[in-house]
Amino acid sequence: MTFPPRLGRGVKNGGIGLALTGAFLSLAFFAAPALAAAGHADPGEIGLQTPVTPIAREMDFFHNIILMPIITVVSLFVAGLLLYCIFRFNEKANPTPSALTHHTGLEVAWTVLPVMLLVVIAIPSFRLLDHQLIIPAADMTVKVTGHQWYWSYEYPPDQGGGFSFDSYIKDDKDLKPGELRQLAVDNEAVVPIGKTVLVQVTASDVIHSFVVQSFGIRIDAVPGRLNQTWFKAEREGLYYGECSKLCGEDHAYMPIAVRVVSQDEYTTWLAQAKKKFASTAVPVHYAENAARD
Ligand SMILES: [Cu+2]
Repeated sequence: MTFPPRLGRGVKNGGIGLALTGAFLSLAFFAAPALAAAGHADPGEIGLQTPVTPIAREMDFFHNIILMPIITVVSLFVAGLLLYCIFRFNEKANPTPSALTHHTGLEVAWTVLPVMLLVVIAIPSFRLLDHQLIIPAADMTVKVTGHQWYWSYEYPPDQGGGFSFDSYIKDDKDLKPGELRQLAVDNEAVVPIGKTVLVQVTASDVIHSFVVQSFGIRIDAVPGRLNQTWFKAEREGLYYGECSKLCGEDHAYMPIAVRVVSQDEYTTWLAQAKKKFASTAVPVHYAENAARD
């Protein structure tokens, strides 16, 4: 399988102002052609990484189409009002100030309008939360454990797995051509395309955070606690993430790499991995979907 091309869907930042950038981003959402999934950030890119799961797409829509235009308009409006007041009502321009202290219509407007804005934001926001938190029936489970400073993955025995392995960052000197510095790992997690994957996340020492941007997942790995999230990748490729909780001196050196492959390739990988990681056979059964009780 070829390494995913380094194409992103973000906009190149040409040093435009933040507000303009926001409006730009919203435009980019419509204008951007469907490029191959990147699974990592590219230099100069802004915006969210290319989404490859239904949740990540919904997050992308929420951010680019709902939040970004609203915050852009609100910021410009408030900045405009501020400038107007500074120039129109300063002591020089307005030597005799008005004695007006209340304006019922205005006060109702500046209370009701923001409330309406918040309701507009709340509806898609709660819908997204609902889709993220109510985990659908899973096709398979992967258990992820954060350690200082690497990740380990366990594939349950009742789903053809029964092994676990550690995933460490690759040293610069070990990088093969095309592999990304600071992101490439020795053992990637592998999942099949189009399957709902339940990810159970915990940690062995301190709190870590398991994040894969293109999947739209971000969940804390807490010692003694089993957190759950899910994703359903719709595109093959190699998707990277990072630990997103300050967890110690090598926090920046524990990348996450998940490879999405066809069902056939997955079956082949599973058989190979079972042999390769035979010494780490996992006897425990933890594939219950605890979120569904
Ligand atoms: Cu960490």
